[in-house]
Amino acid sequence: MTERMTNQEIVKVLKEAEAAMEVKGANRFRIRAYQNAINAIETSTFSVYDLWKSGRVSEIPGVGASLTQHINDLLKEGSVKEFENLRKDLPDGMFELIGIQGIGAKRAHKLASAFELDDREAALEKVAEAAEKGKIQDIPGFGEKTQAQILEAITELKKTKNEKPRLLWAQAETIAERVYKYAKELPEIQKIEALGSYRRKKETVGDLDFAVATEDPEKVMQHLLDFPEIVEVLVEGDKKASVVIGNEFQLDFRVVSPDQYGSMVQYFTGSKYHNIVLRSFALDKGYSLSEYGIKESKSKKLHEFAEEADFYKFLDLDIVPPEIRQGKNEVDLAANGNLPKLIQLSDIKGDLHMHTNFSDGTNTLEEMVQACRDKGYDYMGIADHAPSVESRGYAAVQKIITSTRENFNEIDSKYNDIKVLYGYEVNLLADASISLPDEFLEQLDFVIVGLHTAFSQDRKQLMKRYMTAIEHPLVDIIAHPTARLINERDAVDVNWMDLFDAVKKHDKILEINSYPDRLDLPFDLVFEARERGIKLIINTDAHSTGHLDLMRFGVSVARRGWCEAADVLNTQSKDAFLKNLQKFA
Ligand code: DGT
Ligand code: CA
Ligand code: CA
Repeated sequence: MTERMTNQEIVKVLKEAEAAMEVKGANRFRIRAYQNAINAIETSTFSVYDLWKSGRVSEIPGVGASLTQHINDLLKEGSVKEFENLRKDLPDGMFELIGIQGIGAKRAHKLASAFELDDREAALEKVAEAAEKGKIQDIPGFGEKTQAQILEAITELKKTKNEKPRLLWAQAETIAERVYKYAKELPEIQKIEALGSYRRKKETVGDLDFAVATEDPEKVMQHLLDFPEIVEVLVEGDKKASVVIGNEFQLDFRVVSPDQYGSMVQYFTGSKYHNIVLRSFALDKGYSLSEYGIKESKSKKLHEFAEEADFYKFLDLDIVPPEIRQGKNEVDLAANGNLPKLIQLSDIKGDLHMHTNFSDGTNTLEEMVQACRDKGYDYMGIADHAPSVESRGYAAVQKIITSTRENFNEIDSKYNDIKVLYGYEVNLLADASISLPDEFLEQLDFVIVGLHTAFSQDRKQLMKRYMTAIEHPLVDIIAHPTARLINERDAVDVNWMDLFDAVKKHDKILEINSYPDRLDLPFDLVFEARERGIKLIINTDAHSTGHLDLMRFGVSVARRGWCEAADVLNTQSKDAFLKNLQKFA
């Protein structure tokens, strides 16, 4: 048995094999099949390794019998004989160049042959040097423009190698808002919008890509470059600028005439994967797509679009919500009028995970209830951290629960516009027990469990802990299931498919936690859980009344997981919702 391989490592091997096939002139359809499979693995965060271990590799979309066999060999033996044979007489250095913008497999091969790139380590440096010296433009199939492009791409790549952390979506939002405000100062800016991962509501954002519509590009460009937060200008062109602001965050601006704004918005919203699928869909209809519009392949006539919606309409597509532009089957669904009707913030009727000053929250029960009433919620649940029997003693905890129950009953009957539920957030302890005895859990309206310690235990023990919660008849909700903290702590190492199977079997609810650095379940797991019909709830985990506004971030995650309102429990009416909790079932 070889070591565990990440999806990324597997993708790397497959990409190199695919490149070798291309150079060797393999069958076009076979290459296409590989590309599809690679795409599927790249966009999935289910571990292929896990799938393989449970004999389910062939369930990955696009992975057929022969690729299943290859993946099996790779994960079992550490290598694939056929791949080794394919690349035997190819210069090793070419594989280091694959994936660099402007360099496909054949170009990589040409460069590697021209500059004798036998050493992978030195390959990038050698190509950059050759480009700087103007030696690439003379190779057949390359030109001055390509040479410059390659140099730029390698420089870019080097930069990303000393990776900056990506900003949380919520942080990027504050920057985008500041740019919008500054842009408003100039009346010549007719429209401006941040696109890319930001518009797709990805949980982290690498840089912000703005499209700006104007009739006066020169004046607008000058204004943008005068944005006071800029500390460095990386690229300064007539229509394009890249700048760095104070916190080392990059902003890209693309200035465009209002007639072409819609096309620009479509292109730079991405994702890359969505655009690839869209391009091939358009190609079949005789069109080619770019940031400037839609071109008829035959007549070369260019259709321009001021509005993005018209761009999709021209292709006979419903407009795809940015959150699901993922390169799955959204284009087909858009063609057939079958896009999901994604959940919206206004669908939310309650929130079941919030804290008061009983534990680590800042507001009182009364204040939290008022805030939820202000939101128009029909039901709410307080889930303070449960009092500890160890530190307070059994009798004291019972006393607390008795008096807290009275408080809740009182406030619940005081307001007939909102149902106020009494719950606790209890810990899933390292030894796989739950931090509050059953006879206390029984007295609550609902129970949330969460992992708060011992995150790096092995899979077996972690699963044992989760199973304690999943099999427990009094547990309702598993909070922030992966326990990740974005940019800080990885998701715990669990076989999510096994866990989902168990959750489904025992009819438990998985939380989508709305905290900007949690957003947990992550969207890709939301997608899988939803496909399996698992019950989901979007909670804020509010520690103050202001935090109740975090709900919109959780809704974004649900949307990226393709959820409709019906897929999320807290869109249901009070009566329907309560039936999903053990106590009211
Ligand atoms: P980020 O910035 O890393 O969070 O992710 P994005 O998605 O914002 O990526 P970015 O900033 O590199 O590019 C913005 C969008 O522009 C991207 O979502 C799609 C489009 N785009 C950029 N470069 C390419 C490309 O080489 N091919 C295609 N098809 N689209 C691209
Ligand atoms: Ca971006
Ligand atoms: Ca960018």
